[in-house]
Amino acid sequence: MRTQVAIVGGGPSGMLLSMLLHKQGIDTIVLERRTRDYVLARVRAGVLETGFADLMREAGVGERMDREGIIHEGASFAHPGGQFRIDFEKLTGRHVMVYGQTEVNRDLFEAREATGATTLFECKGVKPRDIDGEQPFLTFLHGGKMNRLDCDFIVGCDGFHGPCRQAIPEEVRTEYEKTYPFGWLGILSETPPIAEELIYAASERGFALCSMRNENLSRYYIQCRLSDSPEDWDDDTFWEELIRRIPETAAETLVTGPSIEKSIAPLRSFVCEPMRWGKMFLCGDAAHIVPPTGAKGLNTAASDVHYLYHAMVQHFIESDSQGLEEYSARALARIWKTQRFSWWMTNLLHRFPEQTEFDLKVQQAELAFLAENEAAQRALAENYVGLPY
Ligand code: FAS
Ligand code: PHB
Repeated sequence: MRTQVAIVGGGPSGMLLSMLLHKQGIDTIVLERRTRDYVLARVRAGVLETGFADLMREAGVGERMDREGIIHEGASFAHPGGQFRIDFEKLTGRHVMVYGQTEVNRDLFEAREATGATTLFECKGVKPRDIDGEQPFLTFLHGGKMNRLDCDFIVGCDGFHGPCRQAIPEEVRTEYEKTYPFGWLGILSETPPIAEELIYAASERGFALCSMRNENLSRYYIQCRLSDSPEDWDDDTFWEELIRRIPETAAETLVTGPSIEKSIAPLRSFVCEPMRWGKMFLCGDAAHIVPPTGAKGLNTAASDVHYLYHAMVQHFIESDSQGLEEYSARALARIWKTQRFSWWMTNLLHRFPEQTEFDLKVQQAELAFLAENEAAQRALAENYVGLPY
């Protein structure tokens, strides 16, 4: 087998990149470890930056998103001192789109299948080979036999646990990591959302987030201990705790119901530098992880895709490799800004076990300043709707 760009991972990064390159006549093959259904069963991101939505449209995959996605022009923030709304549209002229990552991946799978391009599911033991040589290739088990895929370039869209980042020699890689002393317990329920927009709550009992997927599918999160497991939280216990953490006015409109998905995600920040080694590039969670507080995980994967897509087009169509040379530095410059914003939002809205009384007073003052200062709100809004690519 041979292709121009071999993509490891059929999540949103890999599928969006493959569709964008396909539209430019650049051949790709996607190798995915899991089944198609397994990938679609994962419940993850829900908020798309303007840039992500534009990339979906550019890939020719934006029609259902534009029809079923929900435009959000702002979000509310609740804290012991009160509740306030930040108007993204007024402050930045832009908004976000609420449309679940599951639906993004479904649209990308269907669009790719319609092109007839190759996506292989249930590929085991994918291994990048000769990535710093002239003829990179991948080996993998599929259909009961070992396979080889020769290519011009490999793109690791294989998430945090994939093999591509590890294929960069340890002495070449610099990895930055920060772990947070809590996780997010998330549930999905087939109930109408509590409000028209998201509510981020920084309560004395810990963080909570009221989000949604559509008018009858709600997504809620509460900060929980790292030692917790979903089994520790039956639905009634979850709803009771959520009600304690959100404003009374919101709690009055809460419609509870059975959870159809319940999971805990630990919060951490991670960046690998560089995002290129020889003929292999990293994209998305393969290179970086952010706490979901600022809704930047999926959206930062999209900016990597944007940079790499344009660099690949420049190389294959204009025979100019400058974009590929600059990819890692350009992607990392924006990645660190989203790392900062996600770290800042997480510190602003969560209770930390080791917080002192002074720390709490400073946190409350930060929230009070955000509630009253337009410049502070504009800074949050610019980051939330998406910094420029
Ligand atoms: P992904 O991890 O989505 O996809 C990588 C793909 O590579 C997977 O399909 C995997 O099966 C495949 N793969 C792995 N190893 C392989 C191998 N050896 N061979 C072949 N394929 C392999 N972001 C937000 O913005 N908001 C959120 O609320 C949010 N919640 C999250 C909750 C959880 C539990 C997790 C883990 C992440 C969450 N994120 C959230 C971040 C998430 O949305 C990621 O940013 C997004 O999935 C990144 O997409 P990819 O880079 O494609 O990586
Ligand atoms: C979600 O809807 O899953 C979501 C929304 C905003 C966030 C994190 C997750 O900051």
